[in-house]
Amino acid sequence: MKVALIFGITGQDGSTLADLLLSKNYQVHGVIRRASNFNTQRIDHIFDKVSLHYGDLTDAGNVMGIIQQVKPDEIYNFSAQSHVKVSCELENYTFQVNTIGLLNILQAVRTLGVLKTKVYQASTSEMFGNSTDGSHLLNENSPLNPVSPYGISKVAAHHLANYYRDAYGMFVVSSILMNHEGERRGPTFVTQKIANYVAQYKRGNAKAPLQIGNLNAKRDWSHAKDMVQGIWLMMQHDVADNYLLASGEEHSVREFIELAFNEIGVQVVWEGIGEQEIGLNTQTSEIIVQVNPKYYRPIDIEHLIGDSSKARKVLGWKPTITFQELVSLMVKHQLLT
Ligand code: NAP
Ligand code: F7E
Repeated sequence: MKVALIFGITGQDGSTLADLLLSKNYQVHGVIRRASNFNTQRIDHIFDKVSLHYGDLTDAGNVMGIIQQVKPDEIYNFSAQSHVKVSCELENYTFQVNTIGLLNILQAVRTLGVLKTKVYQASTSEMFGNSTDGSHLLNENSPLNPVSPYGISKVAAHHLANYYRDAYGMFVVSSILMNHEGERRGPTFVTQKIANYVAQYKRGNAKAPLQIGNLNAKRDWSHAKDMVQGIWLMMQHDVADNYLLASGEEHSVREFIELAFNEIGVQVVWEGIGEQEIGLNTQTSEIIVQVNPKYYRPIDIEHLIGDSSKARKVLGWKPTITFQELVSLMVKHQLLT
């Protein structure tokens, strides 16, 4: 029985991977943070099947102690301050968790001499910044031009992963993940915010129009279940390497809103430009979407679209859930909750 240790098990990806590993008969350990209220909603259904350890990635001694105790075959690092806009306000903390946090894991594995333990790092398409105008696909070799503290912290972590692999021969895998979402997505990311609003609107509970930032930003959106399948495959490969996972399609925030409202039979028509732009319910002329500059970022990434041909060829990975299915799943889930 393989033993896995998941940092970030309470998050979207960590909890989704825990489900996958349990289905493959792993012994699963996870690290959770002490919080003033319950923070295990995403793993409540498997609470009795996983071993949980209190910890924090910024506490090097704690990280070392957990690794020493668990002796994992595979470590998955999903822990992060993962919100891009929040990283513009919490800069130092974002680096402590996203960069130094990974260093704490790598140093622990090296110091403990458990060099056969495989380490996975969740890198991100935010590392590319505005490297593409959408006319070409980003891949593992594309230039890294991050435009947020989050992206910069992840570039440093990505290089640390490369360094520990090259310098010490450790099995360290870094995946460059394009955006991925799903029923467990955090409520402040744009997709879940929209899905949640649409469900409230359908129930007649929406008190004001949906407040939204950059409507024209385009992202390469997949489902988290497809991503964790690719992540597991790269950790099973004989050679540690970096892989980019993507759907290969880009869609705008605007398209996401239109499709999400279509799920409840509402068509959106747009009027105005920039900060004055609004979305109207075509049937009732009611304003249902309103641009609010509060949600703009100092610098936003306008396009993200990836080429995952390396992962498709070497790992036999491919996404199974389309963009349209993703939107539908998320809205349906919000309608049930
Ligand atoms: P998420 O839902 O925000 O989960 C983040 C996890 O990290 C949570 O379990 C959180 O714990 C934990 N965490 C935060 N600070 C920590 C700390 N100081 N010590 C220990 N744990 C800490 O993120 P996600 O969407 O699942 O993403 C997983 C990883 O993939 C992240 O590293 C993210 O940066 C990266 N990534 C995500 C995407 C995406 O589109 N989802 C794309 C590219 C890369 P709490 O539950 O207690 O807050
Ligand atoms: O924004 C725009 C926003 O916050 C997507 C993280 O998982 O993926 C995620 O980061 C786009 C941006 O995700 C709102 O400006 C408009 O252009 O859902 P998001 P993100 O910033 O792409 C990457 C790959 C990660 O690695 C991160 O961990 O949507 N947008 N209006 C908005 N975004 C939010 N959050 N809220 C709005 O109201």
